[in-house]
Amino acid sequence: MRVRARLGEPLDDVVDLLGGRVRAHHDQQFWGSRHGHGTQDTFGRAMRIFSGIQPSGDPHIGNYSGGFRQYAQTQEQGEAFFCIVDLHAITIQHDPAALRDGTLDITAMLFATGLDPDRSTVFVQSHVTAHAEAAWLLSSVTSYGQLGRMTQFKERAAEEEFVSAAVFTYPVLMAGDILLYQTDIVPIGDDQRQHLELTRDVAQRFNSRYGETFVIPDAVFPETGGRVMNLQEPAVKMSKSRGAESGTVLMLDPPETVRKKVKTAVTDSGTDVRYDPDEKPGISNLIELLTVVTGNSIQDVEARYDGSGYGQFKSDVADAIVEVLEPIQVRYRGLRDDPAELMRLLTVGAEKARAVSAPTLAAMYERLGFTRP
Ligand code: AQP
Repeated sequence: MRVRARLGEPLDDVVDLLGGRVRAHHDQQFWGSRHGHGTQDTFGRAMRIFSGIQPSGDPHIGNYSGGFRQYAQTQEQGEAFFCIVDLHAITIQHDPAALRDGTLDITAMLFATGLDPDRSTVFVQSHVTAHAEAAWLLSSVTSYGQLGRMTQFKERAAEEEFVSAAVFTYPVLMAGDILLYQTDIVPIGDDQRQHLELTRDVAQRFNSRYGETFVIPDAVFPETGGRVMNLQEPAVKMSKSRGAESGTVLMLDPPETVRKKVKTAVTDSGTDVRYDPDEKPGISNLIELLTVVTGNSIQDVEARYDGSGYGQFKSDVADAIVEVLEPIQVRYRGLRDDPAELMRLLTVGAEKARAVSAPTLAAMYERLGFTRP
């Protein structure tokens, strides 16, 4: 596509330049129902969905709640891109062999949890070089001060002996990941809220300095389970890389391990199954987990276990998690046993992602005044 829009040209021309993807900003009214099948805007453009997941560490039930299940749901709503963000995985010291394996592991898990390769574009970040280029260009409109205020950076900086520059700058890479696809919605967990805000700020600053270029994306969080906590440390988010292993329910944990982890989950000394994250963080976390895997509301769970004590409740939470994980694990093993097929799907995904991101990257260069061959 020939780049011809110039700074200050009418929005229509820029819309044309980006293949009809730009709209001025996030305007909930602009779209029809965001929950319908194949949602389109008033001009008939499909809604764009983008999210990313790191291929480092073992995926857990928190990733299922804020990530996988939301991906499978949102792919129904428009044109979806799901990115295995391997460039993000090197922000902390890592094992190259684990990264290699982890990339195919997470690919298999994305399909096992319901992504349809005919519907969604699943690809690896480093296969699409536009991501690294976009990050550099966007770093010029990202404030050093705002990056320093990112909670995840501050936590890492306090914990790690060696704090890489990449830990500091990776939210800019994340902004590029999202903005390159003219993304409308980003299904994420609560821990990514601050990074999404930064993405929006970066996009707005670029748009106002250089002309409308990016859609301003909206985050989508699950109604419950947006921040699943470690079962042993209810004040700490369940994570691939941190927190007690015995409090992290992995997607590939066998049933007996799930049962043991849930049974030994930290709770308070009371007996009532009541949702109160401040007073009863452990029980509230388990209530949320039960809503995630059953689809029931918090009120349903409270009513069901009114007066029944923690024993039966914990046992039912474990059973419900096992029931969701077992079929995923069967599908996962089938998919993971065929690495050639996974690579084929990733190759197809990368080709599509390259084609879709290229016009945005070209527009960014053009807007910033770079001469292009
Ligand atoms: N505990 C969680 N509850 C709900 N959603 C979560 N997500 C992560 N943890 C929870 C969401 O899962 C998606 C992928 O996130 P990720 O790849 O960053 O996973 P992670 O477990 O957070 O991995 P790390 O390596 O441990 O990273 P840090 O140190 O950043 O936490 C995202 O949508 C995320 O919100």
